[in-house]
Amino acid sequence: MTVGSYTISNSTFSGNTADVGGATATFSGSYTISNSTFRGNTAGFSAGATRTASGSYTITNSTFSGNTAFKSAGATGTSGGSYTVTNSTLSSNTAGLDGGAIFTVGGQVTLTYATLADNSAPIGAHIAADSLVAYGSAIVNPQGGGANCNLSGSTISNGFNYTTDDTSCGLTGTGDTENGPDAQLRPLANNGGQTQTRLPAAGSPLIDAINQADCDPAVTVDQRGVSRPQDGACDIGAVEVQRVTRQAPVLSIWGVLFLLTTLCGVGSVSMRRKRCPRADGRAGG
Ligand SMILES: [Ca+2]
Repeated sequence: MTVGSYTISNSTFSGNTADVGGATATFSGSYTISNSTFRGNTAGFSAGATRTASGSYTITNSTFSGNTAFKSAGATGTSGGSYTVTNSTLSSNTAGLDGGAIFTVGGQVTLTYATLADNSAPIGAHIAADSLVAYGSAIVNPQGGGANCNLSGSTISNGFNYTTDDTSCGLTGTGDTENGPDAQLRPLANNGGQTQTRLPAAGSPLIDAINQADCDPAVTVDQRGVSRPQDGACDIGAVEVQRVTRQAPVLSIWGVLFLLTTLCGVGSVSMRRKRCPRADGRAGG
């Protein structure tokens, strides 16, 4: 569809095709997208999922994955807009030339708890823009030959970002890690919530990387709606990992008898034998 300003929530756009803006396109105005999925859309020229103009664009609690543009903006972009991306995942989008996930000439990209992973382009594998503002975001595994970021302007880091492979995003604030080891993100999957996400595996450097005092007080849940922080510290990226709580095993009656018999066998010297049951369940003698 082609529209001016618009709001999309609780929606999925999958497998759409157009020359410009595989799923949606606006040539004036802005958009707000929340709790939505753009998956596998294709643009014959630019903007694999959503074509934008020079307005302000807000993406919250949403996932863009597997969208493709022949030239620019694998997921969203094209001309000078500013993007605010919060609690969202942009994964495995592809542009043939520049901006594997987001492309905006002269525009600014603001990331808060965003995960950009495995996007692909020869120039700016994840982002091609003027400037970048980032907090608590993962920009990892650039594909297609481009660096993570291709920025014509400056970067403002609000801290606690994580990149692999290079230092092209210019993130040098408190708690930032550039060119770090593998972030250990699992494949895109249903991990709860309305949209698919990429869960950091156990041992991922993204987990608990942000001290509780440095968590963003304005963002109290993750992309799925899980409370931040978990385990006393916030995680970098769109997902806050929940520790798995293990329940104590429940023994059957045969299990209890086996345990008592074993204990009695081992401890027969100190235990009075008549209190030990026999293996067949009858009272011991
Ligand atoms: Ca945590």
